[in-house]
Amino acid sequence: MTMRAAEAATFADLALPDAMRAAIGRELESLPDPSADIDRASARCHQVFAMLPLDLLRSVLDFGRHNDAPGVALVRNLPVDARTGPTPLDGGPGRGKSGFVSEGVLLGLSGLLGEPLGVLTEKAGRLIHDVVPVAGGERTQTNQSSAVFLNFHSDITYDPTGRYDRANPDFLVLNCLRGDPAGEAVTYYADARDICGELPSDALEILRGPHFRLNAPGSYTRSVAGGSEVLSEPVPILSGGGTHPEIAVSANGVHALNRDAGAAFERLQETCRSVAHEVRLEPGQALLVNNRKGVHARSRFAARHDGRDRWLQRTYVRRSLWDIRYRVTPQDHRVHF
Ligand SMILES: O=C(O)CCC(=O)C(=O)O
Ligand SMILES: [Fe+2]
Repeated sequence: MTMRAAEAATFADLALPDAMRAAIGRELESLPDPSADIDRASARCHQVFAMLPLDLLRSVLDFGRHNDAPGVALVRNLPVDARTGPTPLDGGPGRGKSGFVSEGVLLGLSGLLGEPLGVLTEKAGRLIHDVVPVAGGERTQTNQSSAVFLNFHSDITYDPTGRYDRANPDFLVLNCLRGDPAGEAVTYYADARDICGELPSDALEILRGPHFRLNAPGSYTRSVAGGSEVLSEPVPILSGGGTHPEIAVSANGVHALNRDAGAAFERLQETCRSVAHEVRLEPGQALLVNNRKGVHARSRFAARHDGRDRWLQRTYVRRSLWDIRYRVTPQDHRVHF
């Protein structure tokens, strides 16, 4: 993990004391399969994570609640499962785990930020997503990829209103079960505050105008549109006040509506690379990602599809499910169209 000293304010580095890792691990060893009753599991994980040392607990809560908090936080020295089993080849879930410690860690951290939610077109509506390289998806701009740089993006959600940056998660939590054996895979995070500090004012003005159409996520276009583009209405990339900018970028293609907008978007991508924090996730580490304050990316890495590839588990989290109630499925109050 490297961190640019000047941007310390947009990155938080948190670690559990060894005794706390062991204590939380012991409690989570007996966690039943959370998918059987996710609200009960989430309540139980809340109880377990309440034993975090006060300053650490407060840092995670602050990350979720404060506008001036960092956009990304690494949490280290988390408990892991006794046996992880092979990395799933098919996009998950895994079948060889000894228990549900990693799921418990994910739900415990997620519950301190807000409410995990599912979307039917993303991992079949599951609340715990497995992020693993999938054969056939190597070169896509989705979390199945490995052979390409996954561009700086926000996790967006197709919505019939034409805005894909409204029903999407406020946060992503990424918990690492298996690191990339070759150590190549890097996760990047570029905070919009740092991006705005670097970009010239003419580029910023263009990026703040509705000169862009975002393509829906690959998981959506694949399942609903046979892979064709499904574009948003014209939207700005940057919005919100000068000190608290929000950014929305799609991984799966951004259409700039004129040449100046295209040039400004190119400039944005370069700037993301120059200000980004970098993390090589390892087992026992989780990354808390604010999906509005910044954009994330992932380097290319080698996938062998042999059960030993890099493996993350992910949740999508919103502070509140209220604003997306128009999308809820009748079957499950956490799962949305
Ligand atoms: O693999 C990573 O590090 C991040 C992938 C990603 O963009 C995501 O899971 O949303
Ligand atoms: Fe993503």
